[in-house]
Order: sequence, then structure tokens, then C-alpha cells
Amino acid sequence: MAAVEEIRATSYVGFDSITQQIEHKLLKRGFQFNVIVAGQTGLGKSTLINTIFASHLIDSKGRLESDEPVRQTTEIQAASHVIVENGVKLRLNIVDTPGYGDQVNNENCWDPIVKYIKDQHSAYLRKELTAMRDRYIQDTRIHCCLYFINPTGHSLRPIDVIVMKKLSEVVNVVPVIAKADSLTLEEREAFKQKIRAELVYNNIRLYPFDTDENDEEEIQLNESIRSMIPFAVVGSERSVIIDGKSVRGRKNRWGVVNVEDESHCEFMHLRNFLTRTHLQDLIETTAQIHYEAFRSKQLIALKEGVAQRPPVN
Ligand SMILES: Nc1nc2c(ncn2[C@@H]2O[C@H](COP(=O)(O)OP(=O)(O)OP(=O)(O)O)[C@@H](O)[C@H]2O)c(=O)[nH]1
Ligand SMILES: [Mg+2]
Repeated sequence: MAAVEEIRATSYVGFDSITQQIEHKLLKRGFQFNVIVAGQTGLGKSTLINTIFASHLIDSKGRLESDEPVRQTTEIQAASHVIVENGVKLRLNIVDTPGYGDQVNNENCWDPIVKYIKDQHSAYLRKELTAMRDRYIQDTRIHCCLYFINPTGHSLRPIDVIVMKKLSEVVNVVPVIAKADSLTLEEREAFKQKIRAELVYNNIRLYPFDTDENDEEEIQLNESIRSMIPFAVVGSERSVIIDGKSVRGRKNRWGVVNVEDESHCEFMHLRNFLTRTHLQDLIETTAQIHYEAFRSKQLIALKEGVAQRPPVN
């Protein structure tokens, strides 16, 4: 075996600029982040989507503020916005889904969402497998599913347990307590703890996943996420004026909930989690765990299908 000798360059070659070259390429292409929402009807999924977009965008043609009340969502809809910050381009895709829970029989209510997620995996795989595949494949795979929990203060409903389990097999699930303004601070904390315990009890493995490769820093980061989950959020279609500033909020007889105030709710924690701290990890986990599982299953099925076919003469 030939020995590999480390040779120190006598003069500066300049390959250390590779990091800048990679950065330049990535910046030119931009990033794609796809989120889906799921949960029972009327929990504020569509409202929260509008709140997230509104808090990111000042100038947009999308529906950021309107006098119309939000309507019940009747079909799966994807909305997309491009956000640019310091030259970094992020295409944020949020997929809204109709809530369930108002039918007599809610069996298989998760099917359309699971199908939508698998369809995106399947479309990506198809593009990957074409002979003349594109250098850059448009990524519509869902990187995160926000799962809305009813703020009952009691416990998870059986349907939540089933749906979260189903979803967690195909996507990174991040649970949120919807309409958190209906709980007092003590109720909110107790409910969060109860939910965490129930997730463990029901053996629901949600994002973040621990792997053997995780180093000390990653393990700590994962622990810190687990201590925040589920995020207790409040959404609002309306802006209110607080201290002369227009902010998203909910006004009541007894006061105003400022959605972006960390002492009022955890909307900002959720937003920071999605865009500041875990964007890359959610994208990576989707590719390495969820998509990889789908891909290998499909390819094995394909191979077996070919093997069973009689040989062509
Ligand atoms: N108190 C409170 N009400 C909220 C909150 N978010 C939304 N709402 C209200 O709840 C109602 C339902 O909100 P939607 O956003 O339509 O709920 P949804 O989950 O999209 O419902 P479906 O489309 O049927 O699945 C609206 O009247 C909202 O104004 C919240 O954080 N707190
Ligand atoms: Mg809706």
C-alpha cells in the first residue's frame, strides 16, 4: 500500500478559499424550507401561518392583513414566499391542511397529509433517478410538521397520539400548544410537562433524534429543544398598536396579547427554532432519515419487482 505523506506546501496555493467558493455557490442558489401544519379544525393553523409570514415580511403581495375572517381550510394548499436577509435567499414554503375532528368518524384523517408528504419524497426520487437528472433538484420534501394540540390543559387526545405517531414515521414532527392565550402560565407549564410525559409514555419518537454520531454539543442542543417542546403559541390575523408600534396581537376587554412578546407566548421561540437555530438540521434530518428510509424501501421494492419478472430472451 502506498504511504500517504502529508506534504506541506512551500508556497501558498490558496485552496483554503474552498469554503468561500462553497458559500458563494450556496448563496447564489438559495435555500428551500418546507413546513406543513396539521391538527384538529379551528385550532388556528391558518392563522399561525399568516402570523409567521407577516412577521417575516414587510412588503408582500400575499394576504398578510385583511378584514375577512379566516375561513375553514378545505384543501391542502401551499403558499410560498422568498425572504432575503443579508444576501441570503430563503424560499419558505408553508403547506396548510384542513383540520379534522368534526366528523363522526375521524379514522384515517391523517391519510391525506401522510400521502402529501410521501408524494413529495416520491417526486424527488423520480427526479433523482432520471437519466438526465438536473444538477439541482427542486426540493419540495417537507422538512417540518407543526402539530397543533388543543389547549385543554388535561392531556393529549387519543387521536393526537395516533396522528403524531403516524406523522413521525415520515416527517420531523414539532408539537405546538395552540391558542395558548387560553391557559394561565401555571396551566401552560403543567400542560407542557404532561404532554412531554405522555409522548414518552406512548413511545412517540419526535424530532430531534439522538444518533450514535452526535457529539456532546449536539446532545445538549437536543436536550434544550426537548425542554422547550411543545411550543405554546398564539397567532393573530390582526395588528394592534402597542407603544406606537404596530405588532401582531389579540385584543381583549382585559388587555392585549402581543404575539411577538416572549413573556406572552412562545411564538418567537418557535420562529427562532425554525429559522435561526434548527433550519439546517431539520433539512438534513429530512434527507438523511425520512427521505432515506423512503428511498431505500422504494428501491428494494423496485429491485424485487425486477427479480421476480421472467428474464427477457
Ligand atoms: N384565542 C385565540 N384564537 C385564535 C388563535 N389563533 C387563531 N384563533 C382563532 O381561531 C379561529 C380558527 O382559526 P383558523 O386559523 O381558521 O383555524 P384552523 O386550524 O386553520 O382551522 P381549519 O382550517 O378548520 O383546520 C379563528 O377565529 C381565529 O381567529 C389564538 O392563538 N388564540
Ligand atoms: Mg385552516
